[in-house]
Amino acid sequence: MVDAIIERRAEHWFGLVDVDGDGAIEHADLQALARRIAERLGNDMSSAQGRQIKRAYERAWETIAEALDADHDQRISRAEFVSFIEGHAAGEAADTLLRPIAEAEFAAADTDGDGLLSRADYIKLLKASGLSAEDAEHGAANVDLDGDGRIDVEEYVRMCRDYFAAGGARPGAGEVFGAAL
Ligand SMILES: [Ca+2]
Ligand SMILES: [Ca+2]
Ligand SMILES: [Ca+2]
Repeated sequence: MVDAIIERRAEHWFGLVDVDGDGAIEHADLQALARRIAERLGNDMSSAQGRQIKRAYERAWETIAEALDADHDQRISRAEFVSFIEGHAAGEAADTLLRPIAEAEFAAADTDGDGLLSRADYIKLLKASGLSAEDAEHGAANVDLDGDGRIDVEEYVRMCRDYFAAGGARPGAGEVFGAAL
């Protein structure tokens, strides 16, 4: 058993990614996320950036499905998800689950391609990912670990790792996806 905090966080994250709310993460959910992010960030899916976003989410789906879809039915059920979280160290779980999506999100939001997002761009990205404005503000509060006013993908992934770490390791880690958990 994982602790109650991690269980709640895992549940929250699952809900964000299971876009159609049918209780499983599927290819279609990731495609819907890609479309929503592209649209809300003002990218046409048929533009070069739109296609890049789409490819990044395709890769994220492939990586996640390979690791988590134990019965190979192309659906990551809640049970498969929970058993993966229980069976892996926080860092490993975050790298498998969260990094591919974090990288796809950054590819979408980093319009000038320098690998960095301003706080405002980061908040815009979180809102495009489905967070409320208030939750996005929370999510952005502690991510800029070196305080240089820019958020890079490693800072984001480090918060994600702590999100699944027992005891909620770092202050703010429970807020990286919005709600303080
Ligand atoms: Ca689904
Ligand atoms: Ca499955
Ligand atoms: Ca920074």
